[in-house]
Amino acid sequence: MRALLIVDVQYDFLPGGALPVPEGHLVIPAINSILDRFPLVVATQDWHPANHGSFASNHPGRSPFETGELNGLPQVFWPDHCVQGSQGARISEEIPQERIQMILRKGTDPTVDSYSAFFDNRRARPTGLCGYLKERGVRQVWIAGLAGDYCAYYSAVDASDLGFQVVFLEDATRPISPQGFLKAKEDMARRGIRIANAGQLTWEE
Ligand code: VGL
Ligand code: ZN
Repeated sequence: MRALLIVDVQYDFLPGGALPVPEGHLVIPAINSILDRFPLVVATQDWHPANHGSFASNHPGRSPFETGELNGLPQVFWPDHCVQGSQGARISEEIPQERIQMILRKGTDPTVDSYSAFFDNRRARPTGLCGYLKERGVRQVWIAGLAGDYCAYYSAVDASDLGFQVVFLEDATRPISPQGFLKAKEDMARRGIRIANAGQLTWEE
């Protein structure tokens, strides 16, 4: 059985948000056009405490989009975004909420960032999503959402490493950096992740 994983379609990643992904809003119609094809739909929600270590504001002298280190791991310092309970952290209301069976919140530990839906960036702590999907009989994970070069990409790689067949829906994602996204797509292709377009699927299976 297949599941759709909708990654971080939250107001802070959409136009007008704190960390807007270029054209991020265009993922919404692409996602909505295929929702009915999935018996299981899971969404993730980036969900940071205000003192999160990925925020440039918590590192005196650092500016957003600079790179540095967080507890020994390479880290891009981001603008404050997806703060727990804020409007910017809400999942877009344009995605029919009644179609989402489960919402997974990530990035709650202030000491480590968490791009993937499956593990924190240290790969120390699993989120439980792998077990949830496997217990539900999921074999294929289809990935959509934001950002294509961060959370959607890392989720696709981990899903593949965990033994799921992975389809990455290119027209249902948008990246923060076009160059970063090219590298991400090369890496995914090398790993056997299928890169497809929601608008061109035949759904014969
Ligand atoms: C994301 C940067 C920081 C994402 C989350 O959802 O791709 N990117 N936090
Ligand atoms: Zn974040």
